[in-house]
Amino acid sequence: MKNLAGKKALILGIASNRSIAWGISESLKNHGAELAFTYQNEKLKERVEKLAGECGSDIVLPCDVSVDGSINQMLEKLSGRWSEFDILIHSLAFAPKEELEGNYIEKTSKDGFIQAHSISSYSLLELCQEAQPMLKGTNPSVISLSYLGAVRGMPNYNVMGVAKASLEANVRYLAYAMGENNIRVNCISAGPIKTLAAAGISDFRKMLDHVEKNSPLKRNVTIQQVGDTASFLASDGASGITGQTIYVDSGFNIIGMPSID
Ligand code: NAD
Ligand code: 0WE
Repeated sequence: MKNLAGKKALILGIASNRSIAWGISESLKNHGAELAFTYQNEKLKERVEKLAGECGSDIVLPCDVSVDGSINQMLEKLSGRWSEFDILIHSLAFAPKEELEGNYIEKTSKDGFIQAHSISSYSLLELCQEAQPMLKGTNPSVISLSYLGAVRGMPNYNVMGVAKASLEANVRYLAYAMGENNIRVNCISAGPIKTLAAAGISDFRKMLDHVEKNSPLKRNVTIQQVGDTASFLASDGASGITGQTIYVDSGFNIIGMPSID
């Protein structure tokens, strides 16, 4: 059970108690890990501090990955508390809201494209570049979050799909590059979940209903299920796994035809 005892995890991407990063935090904590957190802006600070407290953590640091030097400054502060750590969770993404609706050709701007790729994919590289010297446990593990839109055409996901394709390739190249230091890098491709990032996305409810109706398991996934998969990937039990995209989606990605009733 406590297979993460003695391991330390840094978690980026909590915005609320519905965040996938929160499901991951609770699972890592339950498996015995010690946690540290970051928040994107002052608006989120108190909320993240409260959730950190629930996990027995008082390490809560600012980090906006779109601001030059922010990752470096955050890790500099973290090194005052932890000289090394074992687990790095990257659970963040952004594209301009207006580009996540409508026709990809018509809606995608150069700025939006660059922003989506910078925040959702490049930030993982920068984080790994800066954190690598501190990732020193027995089996260090880096985990990011992706979505099926990386590898399939889908309505409305648009530039985020292209950025997630970049993220998944980024995971493979980072796995290659960090392998010589025994650091594993993987991502979890989660099914749709009602988080803040899903709020205001048109037809999100219909997407949840579609997965419930058509996935092999006939249900949606929870942040707890994603969290438990992250705990496995972070554990010594996954020491042979790197560069992978693991689907936690009730099997939705394998279907070739929806059920006909
Ligand atoms: P969320 O809104 O709870 O989390 C998104 C996080 O990204 C927030 O904490 C936000 O502060 C952070 N973020 C955005 N821009 C940032 C920046 N510049 N610097 C630092 N942090 C920034 O939503 P979520 O659904 O938990 O999203 C987490 C990850 O899961 C994302 O990568 C998302 O693409 C992925 N994902 C979500 C779903 C879903 O349906 N919710 C499905 C598959 C994958
Ligand atoms: O990765 C995501 C969403 C990421 C996201 C969400 C927002 C909303 C607020 C990125 N940028 C923003 N920008 C904002 O201003 N998901 C996997 C959830 C999601 O988003 C969709 C989906 C699904 C699923 C958008 C369109 C279609 C499907």
